[in-house]
Amino acid sequence: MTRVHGRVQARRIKALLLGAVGVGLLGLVGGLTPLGVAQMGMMDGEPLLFQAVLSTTGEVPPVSAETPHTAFGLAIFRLSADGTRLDYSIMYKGLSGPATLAHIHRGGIGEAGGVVRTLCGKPPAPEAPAQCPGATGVLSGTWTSADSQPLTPELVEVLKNSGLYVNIHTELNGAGELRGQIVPVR
Ligand SMILES: [Cu+2]
Repeated sequence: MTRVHGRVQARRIKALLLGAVGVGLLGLVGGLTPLGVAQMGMMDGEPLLFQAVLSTTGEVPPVSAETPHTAFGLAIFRLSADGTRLDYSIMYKGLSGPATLAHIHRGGIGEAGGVVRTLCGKPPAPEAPAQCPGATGVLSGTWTSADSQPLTPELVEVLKNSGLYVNIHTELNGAGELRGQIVPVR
């Protein structure tokens, strides 16, 4: 009887100890809020994904009448949690001729805006190839806050508000043959 009673007591003590550890952990988590969690959120927020569907029909100004409209493309972007890196992979196919230039421009749908980042072509940016892949190709790279054309906090805000677009230029369409608005992946 005494031994059994002893075992039951030991179990109770163990349960009490576990309970105390649990309360202690809760206290620790509780101690992190709200400031601790807010700080963690800033450092360890989730990366954001963006995408762009590239077509010949969205160009401003419109593509020239001789454009075959065979080109299309798809782009995916990943913004780092701290907002200092934008990884991109852009595939495109069927341009009227080799891509002469590709850029990220600033502007909304229906707007023609300035270049904020060179993706390929001349004049070469240190972070981008001077030669574009061709009439069909893939452009992959990273746009960072340390680039010669930096990804600034302001441009990150513009990006989050769908205010940037990919534009791929050809000889036939010097102002751009293939365009797609960069929008958040929902
Ligand atoms: Cu451009």
